[in-house]
Amino acid sequence: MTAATIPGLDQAPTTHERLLSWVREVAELTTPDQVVWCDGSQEEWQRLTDQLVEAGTFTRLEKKPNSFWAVSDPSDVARVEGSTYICSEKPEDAGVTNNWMHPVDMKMIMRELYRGAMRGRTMYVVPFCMGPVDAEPPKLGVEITDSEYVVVSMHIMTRMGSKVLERFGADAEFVPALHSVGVPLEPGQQDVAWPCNDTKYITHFPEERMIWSFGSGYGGNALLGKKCYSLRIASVMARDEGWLAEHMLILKLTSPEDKVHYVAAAFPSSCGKTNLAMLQPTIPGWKVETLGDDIAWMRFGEDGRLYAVNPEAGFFGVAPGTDYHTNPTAMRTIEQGNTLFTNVALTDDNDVWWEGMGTPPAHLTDWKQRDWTPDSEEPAAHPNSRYCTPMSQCPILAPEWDDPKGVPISAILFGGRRKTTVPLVNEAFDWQHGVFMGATMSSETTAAATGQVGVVRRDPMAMLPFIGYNVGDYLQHWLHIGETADTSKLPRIYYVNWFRRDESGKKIVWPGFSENCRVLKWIINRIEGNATAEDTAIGRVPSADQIDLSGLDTPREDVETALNVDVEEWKAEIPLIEEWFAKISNSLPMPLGDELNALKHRLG
Ligand code: GTP
Ligand code: SPV
Ligand code: MN
Repeated sequence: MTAATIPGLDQAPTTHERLLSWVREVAELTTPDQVVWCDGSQEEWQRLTDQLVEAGTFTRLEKKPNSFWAVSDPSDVARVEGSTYICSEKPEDAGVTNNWMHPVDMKMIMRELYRGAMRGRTMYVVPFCMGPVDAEPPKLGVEITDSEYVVVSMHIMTRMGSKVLERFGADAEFVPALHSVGVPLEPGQQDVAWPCNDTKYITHFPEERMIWSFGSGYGGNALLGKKCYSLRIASVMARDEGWLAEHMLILKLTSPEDKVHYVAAAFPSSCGKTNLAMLQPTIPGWKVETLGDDIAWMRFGEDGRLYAVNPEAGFFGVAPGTDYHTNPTAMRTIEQGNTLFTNVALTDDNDVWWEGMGTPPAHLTDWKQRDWTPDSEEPAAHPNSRYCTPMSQCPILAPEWDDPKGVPISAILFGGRRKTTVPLVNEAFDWQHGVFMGATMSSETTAAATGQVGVVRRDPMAMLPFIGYNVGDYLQHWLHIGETADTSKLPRIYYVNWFRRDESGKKIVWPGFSENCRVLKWIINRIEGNATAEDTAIGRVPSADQIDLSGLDTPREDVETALNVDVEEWKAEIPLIEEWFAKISNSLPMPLGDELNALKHRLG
């Protein structure tokens, strides 16, 4: 079939030449049965969700309006870091932390995979915008996909459709993002509920600002506005243009004196961003409002402060561990409906359930669609099961969440999952020391990416899988931001760890979740000059007296354990940091080596 005869191809609601020719080129290559230009309307949502129910991909939930349960192919449950590539012209521009292939070679491989890949399917053209639509300029993209699941997810996670296409005009810049599940259908062939291919490639062409993804339907691999655009491609744009694209939540904190501070925090995947962003304080008078739970774009404002914008419009949150005790805000967001659940368990009355939601019902359908009872050996929900829900439903959404100007950041938090060594909170001596903290932060791996779980790895700024260029250049960019800024206006940097354990290694000593407001309070008081800290070898750490523990039933010795700076543990950490720096030695900025030497010196 020639492109001219593909139904829908010529019904483009745009005159944008580059967009039109790219869509035509992809249609010719992938040969779908028809092309649909997505408008983002309620009618489109209705039509596609009905179709997904019909196809068996979605089960309509009884207890939550306009909400659906989906289970993936058991092999397609997380990001695939091993198949994720940065295809820069030169390998050194991808660096040792990324997989690299030359763009010409990668395109050759992927063109063959894409050839005819949409046969028997519909090709959807999804114009989207990351960040506010009235930003100047708006950050536009177009995802072409053959997955209805992806289209409806993009309805929630991004601003998309006709209102966005208007901003394309005749010649606006946009990021082309091509996605196929990689399962063509023969005439009459019955589709499976979750098509995906064993061969997967998640590839980025940073010089061309382009994304090609093949073989997976899972969030971070398939919703290309998210990690692919807003982190990997955007981090390259940010390097070139002097801003930051980061794996960070954004929250607004109001003190009892009505002082407002905005905080951004970078924790690796499945390490607590959504929970902190939606925190419900347990100390009287403090209020948290949410602006974002996963990605922050930060640039300097005219006043010299760093302003953050969340490029997304929805939450793609980890389900397990979420309930009314840990994260009531998330529960109140999803209970309003309009939510997609993937790889959680289904109750007998068509509601959702996952581990951490209290006592399990006597019977469930698990994420592999098997009968499940509390005696079953495997969890009912996949540990990386997710809810996908509109931000607009968040009961504590900050009104300024959609302001293109962004919000001025007072503090940046780095943090990871560490059973030992890293104290509850630690203030950097200055920006450069803070960048060192971010550059050397470490965390146990989680189920958000395929591979082993619980292995400690260095994860600079929680961006290891998301830096679209050389990690050393990325760290240099962070240092450069500090050198060019008015130091007094830069956010202060903190390193936190909610996950430290007692000597047995079994119990997490800090209660975490809502109680993390006590750490936020100390941080804000530090910024306002109203709290003290102890100078230690690793940074400025409060004693238990310096943190508001009123009304907290955690034993004081546990809090002390959480805050402890153990010089021996830190001495044991040094070789691990050295190993990491050796790995990136080709591009490691000198000041970070100096910081390591200074740390060694302070440890004695
Ligand atoms: P991504 O969406 O993968 O980027 O993850 P995230 O950083 O938003 O992680 P999220 O907030 O969803 O938390 C992941 C898991 O960590 C959930 O199972 C939470 O219940 C758990 N968690 C979050 N905050 C805390 C905390 O303060 N203490 C403890 N012990 N667990 C937490
Ligand atoms: C993460 O893995 O950090 C996520 C989920 O936030 S995904 O969108 O799949 O990347
Ligand atoms: Mn994330």
